[in-house]
Amino acid sequence: MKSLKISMTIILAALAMPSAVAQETHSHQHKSEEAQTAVDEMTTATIRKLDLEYGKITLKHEAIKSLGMPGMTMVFQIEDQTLFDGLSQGDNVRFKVEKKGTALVITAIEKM
Ligand SMILES: [Cu+2]
Repeated sequence: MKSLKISMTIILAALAMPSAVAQETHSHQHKSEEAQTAVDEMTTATIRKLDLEYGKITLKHEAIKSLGMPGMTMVFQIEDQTLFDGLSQGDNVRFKVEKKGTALVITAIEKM
């Protein structure tokens, strides 16, 4: 029972993080605060490749409910590089993705 309580705390802390990160990013705010549509829903994944220079990340992700996408390995665009500080290939992460035009952009990501 105790372990359940601890993991719930971790999850809550994780959910609180994206907004904290967003507040810290300086003038770089594009339109991050547009309609907070899908509730902060994170998807777990493993980083297969991280290419900051070209603004791309390859993730092997679980199903993304908000997009109706099954689990797969695919490339996402990186809009805010500061989100990826300290992350590297092979890390297990939780992330949030939004559709912007035709691109799928990661708006939050954190190590598990
Ligand atoms: Cu996918």
